[in-house]
Amino acid sequence: MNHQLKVTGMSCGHCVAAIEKAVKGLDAQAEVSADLEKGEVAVSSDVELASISEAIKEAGYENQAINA
Ligand SMILES: [Cu+2]
Repeated sequence: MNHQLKVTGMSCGHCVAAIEKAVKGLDAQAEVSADLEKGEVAVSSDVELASISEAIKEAGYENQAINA
């Protein structure tokens, strides 16, 4: 499944790395790509969106799903 999230406070590569680590803690096979300019993160994973969102929040980044 492809999940798209709007992430608040993501400003540099360090943030992206922290988010990627949080997601991969749930699903090592997940693919994460971030667009810093838009403040958006795309996650390809079989893990449900709510869990991914929670993990990113626990890493320190408020976020919400984008309804495509
Ligand atoms: Cu940063």
